[in-house]
Amino acid sequence: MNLTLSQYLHQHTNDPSLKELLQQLCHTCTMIAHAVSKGALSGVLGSTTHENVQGEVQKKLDVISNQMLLEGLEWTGTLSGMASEEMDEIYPISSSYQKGPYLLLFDPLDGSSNIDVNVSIGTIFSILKAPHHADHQAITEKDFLQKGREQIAAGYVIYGPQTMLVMTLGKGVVGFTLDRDTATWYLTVPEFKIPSTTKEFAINMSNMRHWEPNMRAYIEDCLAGETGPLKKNYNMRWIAAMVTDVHRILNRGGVFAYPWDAREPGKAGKLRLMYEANPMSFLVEQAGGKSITGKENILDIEPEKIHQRVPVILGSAQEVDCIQEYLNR
Ligand code: AFP
Repeated sequence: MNLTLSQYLHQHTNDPSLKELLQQLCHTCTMIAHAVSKGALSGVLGSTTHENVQGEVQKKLDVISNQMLLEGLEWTGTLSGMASEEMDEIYPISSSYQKGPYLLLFDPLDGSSNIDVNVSIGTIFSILKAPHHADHQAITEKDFLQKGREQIAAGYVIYGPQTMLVMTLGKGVVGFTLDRDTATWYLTVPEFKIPSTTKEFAINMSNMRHWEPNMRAYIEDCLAGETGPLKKNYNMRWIAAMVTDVHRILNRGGVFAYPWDAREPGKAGKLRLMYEANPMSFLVEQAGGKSITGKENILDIEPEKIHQRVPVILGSAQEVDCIQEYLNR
């Protein structure tokens, strides 16, 4: 019989706060999964009239999932604060609740342009230590600005044909499948290992004219196939939900790139460091892959802002090295 999430956590961490936090987080995600699956039947599809701090119009389910995570976790006594793609400011735990030793960052519903068209989406999370928890100091944005390498745990829940949790506690990557009948998570993938080579890339090709010439050169050489310099026939996938593209890469390899582009030169990239790039990079490295900006390893970036953006290139180790070589030219 497969291990349940509770049994797995019991065996792999002796920190009661971390266990409780992950269990409540996943419990909340079962409720998000339920809301997502109801779709038009519960009136949750479509957009709100608000924009988030990124200037993106929020979908109703973005707002609902964000609220579910705040309410599902603020009372647990495991957190000192939370931060989300959907909130301008950090969310310190109010004085009505006990504070705990961790900070949680999340993208409540990644890939929200997929919601209304019934394509897979997900919740991404990153867990950090709350630096001043023991001193009872008020939590500030600065406390969240820790390198990706400092993450205690990270992962995502993907709402697809199956609802799955993919997570790392810093020693490999495991996957659980939700049994919707009993609301129980069962360990179904004891170890994700990303193959080091690949013939598959994921990138939004419509942005090609905006990329740096060396990034364009790499993709042009992929398109040239077997007779080109890379001597391989490549396949392409782009789901427009990082969760789903990374899930495919964890399962069968590949590279995913949202590189720097010239449309808004002031913005380093589209993806957000703290609650997209860092947790995904932690998973990818723990599964044997690599994750870079083109200049440095993502997990080594010293963050400056909670909503900071970065270029992201991640996946099969040898192919990421190959892209890095192109970018160094
Ligand atoms: P949303 O959550 O705002 O839909 O953004 C999704 C995302 O951040 C990431 O999950 C995708 O890989 C990427 O954006 C898709 O971006 P394009 O729509 O520009 O292809």
